[in-house]
Parts: sequence; structure tokens; C-alpha cells
Amino acid sequence: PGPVTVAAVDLGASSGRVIVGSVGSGTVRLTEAARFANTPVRVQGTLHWDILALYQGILDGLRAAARHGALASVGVDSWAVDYGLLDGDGRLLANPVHYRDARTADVAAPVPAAALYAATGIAHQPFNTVYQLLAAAGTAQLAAARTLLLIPDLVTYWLTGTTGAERTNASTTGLLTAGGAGWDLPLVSRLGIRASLLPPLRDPGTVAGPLLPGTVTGLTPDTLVTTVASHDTASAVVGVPARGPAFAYISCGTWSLVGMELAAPVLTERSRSAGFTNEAGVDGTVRYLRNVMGLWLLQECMRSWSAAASGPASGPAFGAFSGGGAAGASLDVLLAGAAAAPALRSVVDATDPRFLAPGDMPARIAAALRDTGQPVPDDPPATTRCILDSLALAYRRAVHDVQELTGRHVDVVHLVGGGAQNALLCQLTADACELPVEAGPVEAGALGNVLVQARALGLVEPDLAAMRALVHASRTYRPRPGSAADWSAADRRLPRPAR
Ligand code: LFR
Repeated sequence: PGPVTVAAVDLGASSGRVIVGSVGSGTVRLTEAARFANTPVRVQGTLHWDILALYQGILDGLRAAARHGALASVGVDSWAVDYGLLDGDGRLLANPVHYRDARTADVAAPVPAAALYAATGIAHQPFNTVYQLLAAAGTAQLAAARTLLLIPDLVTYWLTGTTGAERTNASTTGLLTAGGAGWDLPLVSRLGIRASLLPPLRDPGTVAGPLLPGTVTGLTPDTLVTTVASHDTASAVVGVPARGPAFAYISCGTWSLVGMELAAPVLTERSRSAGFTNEAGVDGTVRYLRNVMGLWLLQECMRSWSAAASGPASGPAFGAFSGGGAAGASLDVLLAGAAAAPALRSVVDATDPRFLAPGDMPARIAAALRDTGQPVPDDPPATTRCILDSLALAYRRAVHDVQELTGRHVDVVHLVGGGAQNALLCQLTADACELPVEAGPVEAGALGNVLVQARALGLVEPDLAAMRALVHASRTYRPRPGSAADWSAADRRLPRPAR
């Protein structure tokens, strides 16, 4: 038999993609069928996702994907924590709110942080679903809601009519018991959240339903919608080309998620205060990781620089990152300038929540540098260098801490996602971590999505190691000798955050 065709819908914070996976015997080939911008919209002060524009992009993308071959299956993954609310008729009540919106900034939970961590294993992030629901308490919208669906589950509902909460993504709500076995109902009730909002959990690799007839022109219910590891980071971790157990991963896109795959959660107070979270992975694994701001720092700087270059009136209030364009410096030019700029001149803490919200990122970086008595870069290439050095330093800290907190040894770092294309960042990561970095695949998330569908269709060997054997890194970066002392000196310049 020839290869089987499936489609991965992979929604990221700055763009959505529909990627065709062609699964043959012992091979998986990806082809991009469509890519569309994900442009958030601020309405009366609240930052929203434009969910219908995304859905339109998905429908058009699936039509384009079907031109590559009859689709046996479709799977949807996206960023985590955000949700849509359905009313009693199953209609979406409002556009989902963006996790970078300020509504959760001052929310205090009625349960102490240490108790939340002990119960759920999820590290405090202001945007976790639990805090979004607490921020929404008392609103007419929440009162009218009957079902909460996380973003990929909402898209899956529109495609199939079935509701559920996919387990890897559901873990990021902060409402599952640690390890992800089930909703923590006593906790949900202590928090004053209506348990009836939360749909039954479903597992990656199960069928959500056939595609509803008439939903995508040209596609029939012969196409199944398969539940995948619907948290993009969980799919990316499936798509890590690990060859043994002693690996750390960096899923590097808008965010950088740095950690290890474990068999059980780590719930110690040291782990909590170090900011490590225990998200659910496929097959009962735990994604033990720390959130690092990631390429968001650079994307937001580029947005500021291009708005400045095009004049105050013409810059979008919140535009999707366009990769530069005529007004701003292009990414390639910035990276070439950053490679030539002096190394480790100034570094910021790339886990600092001050960088979370959209805004004037060059000014925030400058303020952080002044706070720590370091020189402020005076042009975009030097600022870009500061960002990449700071990311590599944050990776160094996370790779060091994860070994200390788990008692496990790491001998290779896999850097997957868009950041794997950034040769300077990959080299700095190898230097800072003092470990070889295997870079790629760039589309690890889509690949993990495709692999879980392929497994559900019985097309690949079922164990994770065998699935990963079908995935390949694109390049190895080795640490350059002699740079370790510079990284530990840079590390000493920045106080460790107290959580
Ligand atoms: C990455 C990601 C992270 C999550 C953040 C917010 O795209 O899913 O894992 O912490 O977005 O949802």
C-alpha cells in the first residue's frame, strides 16, 4: 500500500499552519499546505484571539491539504491554557481571551500556591486557566456558560460536534491532579469553579469523531478527527528525535519550554520555588519543564522597531509579527549583526514576568539592564545579541536545575521548533549548557501531531522511542571550548528569581 495522508492543524501564537503528513513504511514526510497569521484583537481594553479568522484559516488549509491526497485523519494542537465558553445550545459565547491579557495580573487564588502545586504539580503562571476563571468570576458570560473548551478542543468540536478535554492540554489548566489522572474535583470546588463546565477527559490517540458532513467542502466523514497531544508543547516533545533517555529538550518558538520527560511528577517545595511545572505528556509521561520567554522577546522588539520606523500613526495596535518587512530590519540582518556584536555584554532574566505582556520590549529590556547595572545596547543588532545571550543563559540555568531537581543526568539537549533555524542561538545554547545541541526538527509540533495520528491508525510502532526513531535532527552544535567561564560569570550578574 502507498503512504497514508493525514493533516496536522498546529496553531501558534503568531501563526497557524496546516501540515500534511505522508506516512509510509518507516517514513514520515511533512509538507506545509497552508499558513495563516494569528493576529490578536484588542476590544474595549481586552486582548482576544480572533478565533473565527483562525477557524477560516483551518478550513481553507484542510481543503488545501486534501489536494495532497485523501485525508485519513486530522488532528489539532495549539498553545495551552486559553478556552472558549459554550452556552446551553452549544454556541460560543465570546471570543476567547488571550493569555497575555492583563485581566489575571492581580488575581489571588483562595488556595495557597504551595497547596495548588502539591495538588496539581502546575507551576504558578498568571495566565493559567485557573486564574483566568477566577478573574472571570461573577461575569454574566461565565454565568451563562455550560461548557469550557480549550482552544484545540473547541476547533475539534466545530469539526466533529463532540466535546472533551484532551489530557495533555487539560493539565495546563491547573485543575488536574498531578500526573494528569483526572480533574481535581475537590480543588475545583474549593476554588468556586463549577465542575459541570469541565468536559470528560480524552486521551491522545483516540478518535474524537468523523468530520461533520458539509464542514469542509470536498471532505467527507471518511476523514476522522483524531485527538492528538493537543498542547503544542506536548506534540513538540513527541517530535523530539531522542535516541536515549538522558536528554533535555527546548521547545523553542514564541516561548521556550525547557525540561525533561519523566515517569512521575516532582512536587517538592524546591521544585515549586524553582518554577518547574509538571505538565501531562503522552503515554502517562510528565513534561517537567520551565517556561522561558523565548523568541517573543525578539518578536516584540521587532514590532517596536518597525512601528518606530513607519511612524507613530501607522503601526498596528497589536500586529502579528511579519518577520520585518520594509519598515523594520529583517530578521537575517539582525541575526548577522547580533553574531558580530560583542558576546555577553549584557543579559536579562528571560523568565522575568515583566516581559509577558505586549508592549515596548526594548524599553523593558533597557530597564532590566539598568536595574542590574549593565550597559544598555544602543542598536537593534546589539539588543538582539542581548536577547539571544539571555535566552541561552536561561537555558543553561534550566538544564542545570532540571538535573539537580530530578537527580537525573542529561548528556544532550534537543532544541526543536522555529528556534532550531537560528544558528547563533543554537551555538550559544551549546556553549552555555556545555552540552551538544541537536537542532531540529523545526516542525516538531506538527510532526508529533502527525505521529500520534499515525499511531492511532496503526501505521507506526506504538512505543514512543520507536516513533521518535522516525524523527531526525538537522544539525549538531558542539560547545566551543573555553567559553564556560564567561557563562558562569554572566550567570552571577543576575540574581536568581525568588518565587
Ligand atoms: C507554547 C505554549 C506553552 C504555554 C504557552 C501559553 O506555545 O503552549 O507551552 O505555556 O504557550 O499557552
